[in-house]
This record gives sequence, C-alpha cells and structure tokens, in this order.
Amino acid sequence: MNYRLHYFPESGNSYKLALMLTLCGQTFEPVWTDFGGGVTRTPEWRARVNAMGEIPVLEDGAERLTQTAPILLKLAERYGCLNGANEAERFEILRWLFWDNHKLTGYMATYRYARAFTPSPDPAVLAFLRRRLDDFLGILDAHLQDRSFVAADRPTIADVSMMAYLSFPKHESGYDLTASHPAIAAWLSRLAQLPGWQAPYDLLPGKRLRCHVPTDP
Ligand SMILES: N[C@@H](CCC(=O)N[C@@H](CS)C(=O)NCC(=O)O)C(=O)O
Repeated sequence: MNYRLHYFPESGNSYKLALMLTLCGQTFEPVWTDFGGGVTRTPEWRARVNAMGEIPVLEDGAERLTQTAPILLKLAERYGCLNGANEAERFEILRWLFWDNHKLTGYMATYRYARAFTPSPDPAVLAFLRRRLDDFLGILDAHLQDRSFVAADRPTIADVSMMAYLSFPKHESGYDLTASHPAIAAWLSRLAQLPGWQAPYDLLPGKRLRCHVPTDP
C-alpha cells in the first residue's frame, strides 16, 4: 500500500480522496487526525505534516500531497480513471473544480461545520452562509436538469469533488436535497451506483466529532 490518508471522518475533502482512490481500485492506510482537538493548528503538525494547516494530506510514497483538486487530477491521470477525454472536457473539469473549491465545498464545509459541530454558532453567520449556499445549490441543480454528470457525458473527478459534502447525512447540513433540489438528488443517486462507491462514514471510520444537531430519524 503506497498511500496514507490523513483525515477526520467529517471531512468531505478527505472523502473526495478516499472515494477517488477506492473508485480507482486503490487502497490506502487511514491516518485518523484529531482535528476537533486542534492538532492541525499546532506548529508541530504544520511543520511535520502540512504547512497549510489543512486536512486532508495524502502521502504518496515519500511525497506528501495537499489540496484535493490537483491531487484528484494527478490520480485521474495516473489511473486513467474519471478523467477528461479531450481538452474541452479537461477545461470543463477544471472550471467546476475551481467553482467547487471556492463556492460549493468552501461554503458547505464551513456552514455544516458551524451548524452541526460547534455548540453555539452565530445565527447571523449561519444565515449568511445559507443564503450563499441556496444560490450555489440552485446553480448546480439547474446545471444538472439536462445532463447526467457535471463535466462530461460520464462521471469525472468534478463529480467526485462536488458530491462529497452533499453525501453526508442530511441532518448535518439541514438540507433535504430530495425535496429542495431534485436534480442534485438524482445525480447523487446515479453516482452512488458507481462500482465500488461507499458512503463517507463507511470510508472514513474512527472517532467522530460531537454533533450538536438532532440526527435523522
Ligand atoms: N482546498 C482544500 C481545502 C481543505 C480544507 O479546508 N480542509 C479543512 C478540513 S475538511 C481544514 O483543514 N480546515 C482548516 C481551516 O480552515 O482552518 C482542499 O481541497 O484540500
């Protein structure tokens, strides 16, 4: 096994890499990280593991890789898996990866973390983030009205990246996508049919953060 993935279970960014490796038929050693305990904020961890202070980190043999988008691109090239087939598709994949990192994942990760995993989130901050997310989810739902996948006529790493935070249990984000964004819900169901697909908490085991919202019935 050449890969070691530094992660915590609630991390959708970690899920992107765990799922990608799995869909490419690769295994990895999971390295659970005490994100809730603040380990990624310590100078020691930043000096030893990731100077950017972020999870995930993928050890690829002797190399330590960070930032999911370039890592997904590297793995897609390496395994010929979920890649673009031509320049137009590769441009489209990059376009959505940038949008995802800045908008969809950027806001959903922050909103969900504050809402579910902190004890007393500021309602004004939650309202601001949710207003932005409503817009982003509307944009994605419209994009998926007349196509099956985000960037090509088959799944690519853009789908892997963008589905990640939308694949966690709905009580965490408070979005019931089946009711609010049916095209997104249908797309998530299609992706869940991919051979080897696994849900986030099945791929990312271990001690979980305390959740402060009631769980789904
Ligand atoms: N763009 C980065 C985002 C990574 C990221 O934000 N990870 C979160 C955990 S899922 C984190 O470590 N956040 C720490 C912080 O923002 O201070 C990527 O794609 O890897």
